[in-house]
Amino acid sequence: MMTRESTIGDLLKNPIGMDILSRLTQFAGVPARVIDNPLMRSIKLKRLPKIAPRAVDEALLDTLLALFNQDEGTEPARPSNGREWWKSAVVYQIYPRSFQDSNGDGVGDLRGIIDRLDYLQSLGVTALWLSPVYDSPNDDNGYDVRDYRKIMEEFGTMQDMDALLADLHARGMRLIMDLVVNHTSDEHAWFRASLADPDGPYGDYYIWRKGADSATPPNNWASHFSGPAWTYYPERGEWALHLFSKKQMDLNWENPAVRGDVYDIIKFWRDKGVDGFRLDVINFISKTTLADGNRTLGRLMGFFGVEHYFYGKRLHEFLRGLKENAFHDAFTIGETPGTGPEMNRLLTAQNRGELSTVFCFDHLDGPGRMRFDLYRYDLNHLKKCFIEYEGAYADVSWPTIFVENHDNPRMPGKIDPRPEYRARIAKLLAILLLTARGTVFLYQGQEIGMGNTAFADMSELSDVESLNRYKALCASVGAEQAWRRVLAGTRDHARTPMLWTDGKNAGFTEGEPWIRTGDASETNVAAQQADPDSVLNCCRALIRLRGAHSALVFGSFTPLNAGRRDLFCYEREEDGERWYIEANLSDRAQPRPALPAGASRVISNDPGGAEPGMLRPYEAAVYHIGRA
Ligand code: ISL
Ligand code: CA
Repeated sequence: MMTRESTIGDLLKNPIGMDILSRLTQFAGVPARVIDNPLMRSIKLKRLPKIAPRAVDEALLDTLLALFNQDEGTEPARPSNGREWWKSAVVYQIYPRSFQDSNGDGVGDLRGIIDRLDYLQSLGVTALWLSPVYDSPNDDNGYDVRDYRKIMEEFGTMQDMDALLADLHARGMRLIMDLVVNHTSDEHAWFRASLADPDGPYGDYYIWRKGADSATPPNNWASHFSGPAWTYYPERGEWALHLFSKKQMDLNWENPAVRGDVYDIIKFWRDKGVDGFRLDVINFISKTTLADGNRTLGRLMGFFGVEHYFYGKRLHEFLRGLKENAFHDAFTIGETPGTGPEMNRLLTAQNRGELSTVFCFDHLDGPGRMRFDLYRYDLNHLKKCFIEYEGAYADVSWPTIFVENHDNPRMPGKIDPRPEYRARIAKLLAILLLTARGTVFLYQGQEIGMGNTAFADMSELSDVESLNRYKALCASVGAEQAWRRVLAGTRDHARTPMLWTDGKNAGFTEGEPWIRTGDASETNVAAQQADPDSVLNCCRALIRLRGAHSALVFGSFTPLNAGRRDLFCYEREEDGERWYIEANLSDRAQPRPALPAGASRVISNDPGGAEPGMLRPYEAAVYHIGRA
């Protein structure tokens, strides 16, 4: 039990305390040693408001203490070593809108995906995750669901969906659906009913509050897509909460009828044979209170209010309910922005019966950085995070291993914008991902090293987050800075059409693509198929290698020379089968550490033959260790 008399040292032993502290120090760019030293450890929490009045006030201390004590006495997270199918899966994420158009309307669709299954199978991926394909008005490209049992018309029909699922299963591949149940579209029938009839069966399906008047929202929470998290509805004379866009209304999970309806939706898709679910912002479903967010914390984390819903009080309970009543043994990946490793252990330890695994985003941006900052990503940060994920931690909390998705710019250009390094870095990342201990996720286009797009101006962007943020930034930093930052972080970089050929619209569509197409002369699937040294063929070889050697999936993970900057070396071992991986994380050549005896090079990103004794810029390779 944490109290005001507890010390910072106690805090460092408390799971949520550790996560929050490390989150805050990472956001603030403060090195861990500033906090984790004997002097700091002895400070009592009650003194914090006096020592740092601008950072910690009494109210924040109360909020934090409640959080620290929240999981007291619950089932501890224990290790497990099952070999469930999803642990060795290589999952390929499809953003259906941008993958393949089959009917010339400029929008990707399910038939398009079916047409590309041979390609995906030959790549070797074992499961697909589809970003949402449900009926939606597309305010947030499908993350605003209007009907969970209907396919978006632009994407096709339920028959197409059934055909896709059958075809995948016939190929021994699995399907993971995106499930967005923190919020629904404001066009969902539940919301229409909730708005129309506060006393009716749906009146309490969303988070409605009065507020002082029609100009003052009930609290200071901010939407993740800019502006306040509340919209006033004169029809009800009330405000409704939306942590994302104005058209993505937060469901009221406190209402058991909401939870029951979500179970039914999951059952509907389970009955169709879907194998797993990726749960959108699932850690946001429980709102502990609707009190104002702390301002200091809000400024550090980017959004006011997060401390009331990142780790909501009833989160574990709701997740157990979902598993017991609906998911059962289906694979579940929680998308949990803002949780840290300790919370993630509680969420994913098998004995606790909540989630199979979570997406942890700690490695995606550098310390003290966020997506809209202009900076070069330092691979040493990836190394630090991967070492944390893949060691003993993975015994309890099997990690997800990824560097790209539909919410982030492409990684190679963020690491080094020089085009001559793009393919090499893409292969380096593939080597680190596909020899890692965890479930691997590749995002469409990553396997050919697709880059970010030189969008000309705002008129070429489509994402609601970018449009809103640009407007907000214009007001604070002016149009020029606003554009530079939005261009650095826009999610549209990841949402341009898949580059299949160097022909018309990169082979994506016969019509007019819904968003600007990138430069297919730089990279495309057709050219890479034919090139033995391509990123594509490197990925294919790595996936095949991983599939054939369980040591690369389940084997122990031992970092070597871990203290040496710009170098990432490790060994994987299982039942005497050993693999060695080396990577130069920098653009400078450096001496190669001695190879283990008996090591033979199997796959590398530098087929030109490395100089003996030297690692070339961004050089990376996988070695099999045979008998010496
Ligand atoms: O993009 C982000 C960080 O890289 C986050 O702010 C992101 O919005 C958050 O991770 C939640 O993302 C998910 O829910 C959103 C949706 O827009 C995203 O596409 C989805 O991945 C709301 O449903
Ligand atoms: Ca289409």
